[in-house]
Amino acid sequence: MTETIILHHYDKSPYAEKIRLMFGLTNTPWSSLLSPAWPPRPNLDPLTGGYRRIPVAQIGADIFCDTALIAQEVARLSGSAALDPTAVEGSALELMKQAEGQAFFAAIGTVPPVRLITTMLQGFGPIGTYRFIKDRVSLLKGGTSRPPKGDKAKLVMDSLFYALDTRLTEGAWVGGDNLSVADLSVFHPLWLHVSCNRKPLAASQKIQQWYSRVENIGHGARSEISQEDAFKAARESQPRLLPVSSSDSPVAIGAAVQVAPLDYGVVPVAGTLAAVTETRIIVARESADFGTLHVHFPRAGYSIFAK
Ligand SMILES: N[C@@H](CCC(=O)N[C@@H](CS)C(=O)NCC(=O)O)C(=O)O
Repeated sequence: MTETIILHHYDKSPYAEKIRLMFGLTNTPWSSLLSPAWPPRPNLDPLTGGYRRIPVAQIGADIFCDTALIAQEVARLSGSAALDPTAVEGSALELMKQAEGQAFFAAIGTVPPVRLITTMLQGFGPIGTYRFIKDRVSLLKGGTSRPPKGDKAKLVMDSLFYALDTRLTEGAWVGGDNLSVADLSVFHPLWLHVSCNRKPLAASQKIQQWYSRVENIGHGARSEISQEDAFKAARESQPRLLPVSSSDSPVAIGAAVQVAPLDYGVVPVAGTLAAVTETRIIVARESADFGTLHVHFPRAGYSIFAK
């Protein structure tokens, strides 16, 4: 493998944990560049143009936003088709959507408030906790996500546990006999819950055993990289060849556009529309520091507007 993948992340990020486990599972060597847990992110904002979520992956001058796309890149680099989310179907796909939709927020909503605050104070200190909460309240503004709270959050988690237990009755893994991206997508909200609650998962034995198997995959060969080296990789590389665009692009290729998530963290990235495929949007950004960068977004869950 000649391409080096850099993961911009922070250790407590559950979506990043999903990707770190992919590296461990596939023995893919990876470079880690730690980001702050809330913006501004000086190591990252100049590369993405302001995408405000974590994690982001970088291969040279190509920048990948959202784990749906990062997983595809890891699947490609490692030759592990089971890590490509577009390969998941049926009940495994349903469970994956459930886990990364309402259950992601319910995983936090079901932690007793005092416990949650204590976890944040331990991790960030008093001023950091204040900043973190303020940031996360603003994260939801303008988006479609409505996190469940109280009894509703508990119902969401119970329903996830029920569906997961059912899947694990039919096979060792969410998708059947083999581990796939579906396991990691269901795992990371539960990992978030466990990290915030600081107690073992209260779930059936089958779920607990599955949880331990996934947790024990580990992160593989991680090496830390400096911001300077990540920027150098962007500056000294050319973006890779663009895919052929599909005919149903909502905006003409070459137009000035803004791309933003629909659900939360609705901060637009501006650039020139370089390509649109069935599953991907690629925006070209020019800057004096890096030359041309291509920023990739999934098509599902993101909007493109002509500027
Ligand atoms: N759909 C996105 C969701 C990513 C996400 O929600 N990440 C969380 C951290 S795990 C986040 O960005 N929170 C706000 C922040 O870190 O600024 C993905 O799959 O990458």
